[in-house]
Amino acid sequence: MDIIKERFKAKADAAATEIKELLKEHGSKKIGEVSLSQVYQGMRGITGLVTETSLLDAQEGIRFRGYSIPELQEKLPKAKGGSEPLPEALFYLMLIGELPTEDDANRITSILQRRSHVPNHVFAAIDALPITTHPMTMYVVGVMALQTESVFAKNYADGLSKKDYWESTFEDALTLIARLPRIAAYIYRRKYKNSEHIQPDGLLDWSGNLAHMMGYDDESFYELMRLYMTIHADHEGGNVSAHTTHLVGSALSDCYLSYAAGMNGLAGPLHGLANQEVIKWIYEMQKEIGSEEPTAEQISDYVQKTLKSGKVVPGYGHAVLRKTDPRFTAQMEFGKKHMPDDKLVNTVWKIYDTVPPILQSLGKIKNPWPNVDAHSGALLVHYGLVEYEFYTVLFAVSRALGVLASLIWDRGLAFPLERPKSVTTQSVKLWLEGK
Ligand code: FCX
Repeated sequence: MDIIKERFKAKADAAATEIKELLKEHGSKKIGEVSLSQVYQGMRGITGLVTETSLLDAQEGIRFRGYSIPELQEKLPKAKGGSEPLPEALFYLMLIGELPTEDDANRITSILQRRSHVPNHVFAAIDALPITTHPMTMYVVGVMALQTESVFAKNYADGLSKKDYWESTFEDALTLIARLPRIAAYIYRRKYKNSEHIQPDGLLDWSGNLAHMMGYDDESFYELMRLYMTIHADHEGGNVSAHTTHLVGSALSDCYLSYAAGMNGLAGPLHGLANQEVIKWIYEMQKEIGSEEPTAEQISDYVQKTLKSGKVVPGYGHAVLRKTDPRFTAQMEFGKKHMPDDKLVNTVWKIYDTVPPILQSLGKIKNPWPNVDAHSGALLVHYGLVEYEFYTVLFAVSRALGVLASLIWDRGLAFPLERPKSVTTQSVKLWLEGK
């Protein structure tokens, strides 16, 4: 057995024993109360899930296995000559719960390189879609076509024992992660670059190879991809993409089925699609104003107009966070280092100065601060990646690391089918009447 798989198994067995003890002693303790409003309002604030890979604090933002983004930038292994973390190293951290050595990170990189071959029928499935199809639809179709390769589905059909579920899931997760950059790059080149595809470079790391296959062979773009793939990887368990992957996985749907379901959720404008919406919104504002560099006053007027027309300001607000998203800050730092004079990036920063007080003054928005999506598109545009409809696909490739590490844990801990109780308003009324 591969050493990483062995390490995971040892960690998962120890955790399962610990959880068993914990539940034996404390299983009947109340972890929270549920109000009627929470039931009707998106279950905000209800604790109802276990996700081991990361934890979100409303004030401080995300921590992956206890490490903040700046700490990850300092402590995780890097590519040769690079200064951003390797997302493969973050995957190891989320999976094993300990910082990887350089050797550990290299081991994951090399597993991913070896498993990266995508069978032809996947490309054929993507090619069958009209060129006008949204890239996220092509992406999910590609992932679904790849489901033919599921070891879990095959082994289950052959009579897999419960105690071995985790191992097939582990194999599927790594194979799927290995193949996603090729699928994403294929969609990009098909839709925007005349189907002139670029073969993978067997020596590059996971994100470097994605950049290369998309046609961006610039060392600082490789660095951006490494940072991008790291910060988008996970955001604890309750967000739509993570929760969906977990929920569908709880029916013992394999990694391909579960991840594809989660990515359909990521494709929604209130979740991952917000990154394309931000750039679209800025372009529309620039067009209306007739300038690439809107003033604070012009931005303020445009925000008011957006709100008056009943739309949200994309990239702002969050269901859990109550401060500026550290993922926004990490991208701002990258911008300051690599492109301090870029006009679009400077506009993003000016929007950051202008928007929060306006949203705050409305009195109803719980978080007026920017989230991850407010910044990511402008950095991509700087390098020439202007096709904003594609941005959510990049988010999706990254999100695979977190949701699939979590799915391996779900099987490692033998989590059961998820099935919360629902009510009807009629039943609520009867309950209120004491019936
Ligand atoms: N612009 C305008 N109105 C906003 C807003 C924004 N950016 N953010 C919240 N609101 C509104 C809500 O629409 C809601 O209005 P309503 O009472 O009239 O229905 C009210 O403020 C209260 O919402 P709130 O409790 O603060 O926020 P929610 O938890 O319901 O929603 C999201 C959180 C993220 C969905 C919301 O802030 C939003 O729509 N933001 C814009 C889209 C976006 O950037 N999404 C990406 C989020 C994230 F980072 C990711 O998943 O990628």
